[in-house]
Amino acid sequence: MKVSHPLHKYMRPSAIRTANCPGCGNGILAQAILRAINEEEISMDDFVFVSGIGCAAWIPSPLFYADILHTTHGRPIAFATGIKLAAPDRRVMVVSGDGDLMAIGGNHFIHAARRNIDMTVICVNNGIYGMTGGQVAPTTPLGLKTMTSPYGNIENSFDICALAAAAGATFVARWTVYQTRQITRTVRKALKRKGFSLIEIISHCPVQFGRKTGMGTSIQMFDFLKDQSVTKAKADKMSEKELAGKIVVGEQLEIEKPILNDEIKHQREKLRGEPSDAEN
Ligand SMILES: Cc1ncc(C[n+]2csc(CCOP(=O)(O)OP(=O)(O)O)c2C)c(N)n1
Ligand code: SF4
Ligand SMILES: [Mg+2]
Repeated sequence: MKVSHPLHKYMRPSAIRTANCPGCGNGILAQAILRAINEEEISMDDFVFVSGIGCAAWIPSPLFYADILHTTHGRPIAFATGIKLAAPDRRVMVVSGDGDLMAIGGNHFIHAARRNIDMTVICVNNGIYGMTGGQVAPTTPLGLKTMTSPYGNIENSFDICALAAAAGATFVARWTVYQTRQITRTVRKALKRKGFSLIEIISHCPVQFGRKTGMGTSIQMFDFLKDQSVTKAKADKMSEKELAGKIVVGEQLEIEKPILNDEIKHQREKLRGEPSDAEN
């Protein structure tokens, strides 16, 4: 009997394999994203997926059966910006790693958020540079031993959601790969709205992060994500001390602001002397 997975139709037939290691959290996220697209009944032809370089960048590429730009390290948002401006009718989704989007690509990230460009950015935060051997990243927790911080990380780390909100993102959420159904719900919500949406997904990297930090196997790391997760509603009632080391999960921000594509359209219409939608 031939068994077929309901999400197979979203996967490129020649690529129903992943570049990610067995036990990596990235596979869970790939499935959660495809479930959201399936439940929203959106055609893959509507999308352009964009990724940079790193393990997380292999989530959409080449697996998703859609147009994909697998770009250079740190530059997926720059490419995504170009796509959205040139082809405003396409849905643009960036899926990439914490190093890619927050270190080398940090400047692109904050300015796309500020401009409120209509795109969904899914940042996979495994707290490390996974693909290149487990170097310290701007998301590595203070004190953690990595390949390039053998005595413990001496740098403070970014709060990606707080950074996104401060930079101007209009939808901000965080889940771990343990909350797979919640990821799907949040991605569905992001797909239904316009503007710059940032979804941070805390994922586990058993091969680099787990090995170096002694956090154990994939299952142990998965359990850790479950145990450390606290919903935003609960976290709001907890003290700073109680929150130490916890991962605050949930949707954190949803606001309306002018969207860059709309502003360009209105300005063009104004310059041509045509009434804009806003004035009608
Ligand atoms: C300009 C440039 N600098 C550095 C690299 C090497 N490099 C490739 S991926 C990567 C980090 C990947 O980390 P992250 O984005 O967090 O993805 P992960 O592998 O953890 O999913 C680095 C430093 C590169 N390819 N190009
Ligand atoms: S190195 Fe880590 S992040 Fe990269 S695929 Fe393997 S387990 Fe996943
Ligand atoms: Mg990483």
